[in-house]
Amino acid sequence: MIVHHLNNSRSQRILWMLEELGLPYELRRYERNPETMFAPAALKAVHPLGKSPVLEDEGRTLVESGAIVEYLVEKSGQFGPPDDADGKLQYRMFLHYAEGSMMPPLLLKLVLSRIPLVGKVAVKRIQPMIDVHLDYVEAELSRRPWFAGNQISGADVMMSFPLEAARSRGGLDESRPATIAWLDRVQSRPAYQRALEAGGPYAYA
Ligand SMILES: N[C@@H](CCC(=O)N[C@@H](CS)C(=O)NCC(=O)O)C(=O)O
Repeated sequence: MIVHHLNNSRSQRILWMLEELGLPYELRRYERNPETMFAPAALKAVHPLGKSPVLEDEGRTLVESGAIVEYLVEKSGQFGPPDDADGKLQYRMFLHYAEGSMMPPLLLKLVLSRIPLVGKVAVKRIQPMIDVHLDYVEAELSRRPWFAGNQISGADVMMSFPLEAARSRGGLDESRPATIAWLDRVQSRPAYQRALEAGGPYAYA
């Protein structure tokens, strides 16, 4: 398996998952352009979207973190949904929610905050949107230790990046203790630490 990994990016969570699963992989690292923050053109040679993560396995080239997580769950038989019906739905929901609902306002805040003058006003409008997500996640994590129940799963892998981004630039702090405790539990895992060492610069840990 080959993982095409961009520094400071969503693909860090794929490295974390692979370390958790104990699956061997080859890591190919790419550096963002420090001015534009875009990925280098070399990633376009791997996949037309030119984004990270990209996973190559058994002659196939896969993109989309959620699809990659599901692929790895199927391949390894680990980190999948729990057996109960509610847990199964929570697993599926958070697997999609991470990229589908939580990332867009975080990304919008990052992009708009870089625009001089307009940025400050725009960020004020966006922060309440992010707060709705943070309150929701806090309420969910107050009820159970992991997103899909009592066991860690692919849903937690997917949620790690939006919540790390939220801690760094989305207003997530100690006022939401269940979420902060979840993040600390994730980041203190040996597999997470191994992934950090492998992946190189990562500003969100
Ligand atoms: N929804 C996709 C998003 C992929 C994506 O946007 N990746 C970012 C990394 S955080 C990227 O490669 N950005 C560099 C660029 O757009 O040039 C996923 O979860 O895989």
